[in-house]
Amino acid sequence: MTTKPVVLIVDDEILNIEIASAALEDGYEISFALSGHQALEVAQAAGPDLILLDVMMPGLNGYDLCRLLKQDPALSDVPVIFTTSLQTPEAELLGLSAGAIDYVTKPFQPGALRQRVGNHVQMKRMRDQLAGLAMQDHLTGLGNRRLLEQRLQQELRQTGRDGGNLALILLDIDHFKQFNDLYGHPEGDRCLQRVADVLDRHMRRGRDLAARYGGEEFACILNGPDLAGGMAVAESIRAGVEALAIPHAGSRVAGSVTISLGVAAGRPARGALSERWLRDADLMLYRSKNAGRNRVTG
Ligand code: GH3
Ligand code: MG
Ligand code: MG
Ligand code: MG
Repeated sequence: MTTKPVVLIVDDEILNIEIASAALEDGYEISFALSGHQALEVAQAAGPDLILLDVMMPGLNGYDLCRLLKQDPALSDVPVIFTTSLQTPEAELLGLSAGAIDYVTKPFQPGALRQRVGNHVQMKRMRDQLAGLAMQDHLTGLGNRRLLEQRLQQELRQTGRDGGNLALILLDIDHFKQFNDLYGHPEGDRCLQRVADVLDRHMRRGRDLAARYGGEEFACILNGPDLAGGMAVAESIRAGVEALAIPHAGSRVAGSVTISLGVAAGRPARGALSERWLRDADLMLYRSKNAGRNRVTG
């Protein structure tokens, strides 16, 4: 079931809000604000799909509000349509250069307004969908390397500032080339998906992230655990993959598919770099490989 798009109508006159919401009929969930400042609060709380914005309002006017919305990372993607009685070319130019996607003069034709809103909401949804796909690994449904690197840098900054620990786990399937050679590439793909599911089950907190880092290499970012905690989760992932008992006759470790893991964890230093954390976790992973595979090092 798809939810109705949320349209925020901002106007200092309640009658104008009623007219605009009537034009949108019942295809949308309507929220509204009677001033620019109220609109900022409502927009942050409601997360609208589109904003219909009046220009002339006491206090914060529509142009200034639009510029503020476009500076807010959480709201800058939300399309803004001005609905105003200002008819001059200068006013229209000001509105569009403030970041609005469209400019409609009052009184408007209700059918045309509904159509414009529909078109822009649809484009916004497609943009959101594309942005999601650009960060996702299509085989496993996990995040991809781009998302992992972006989120790791973000988490290092945030955790470094707010305090607390972060754990980064890197893992790699043992003798996976052999697995492909023996069982074929499609079976290899299924194996990758099942390993990904084990990782996914270990993501417990809202901001934890599991990603496919490369071909048969995965990574997890965990919020909270210190090194011992991170290694405990890694060990549970290792055991979870072993418990899948996917036959692997070509493995020199066991008769089934296994993984090797490396953990970097602790309280991020000020200005900590994601490259450095990845390098540390990778070094631990390398040690797990050298020590005989199917193990955790941290
Ligand atoms: P090690 O235990 O040292 O990690 O050995 P390995 O054989 O796993 O490592 P190597 O890097 O030599 O081989 C990785 C293999 O992963 C080779 C490649 O065919 C396979 N692989 C990478 N991406 C995919 C994929 O998307 N699907 C499948 N089926 N196989 C993949
Ligand atoms: Mg007004
Ligand atoms: Mg590898
Ligand atoms: Mg491997």
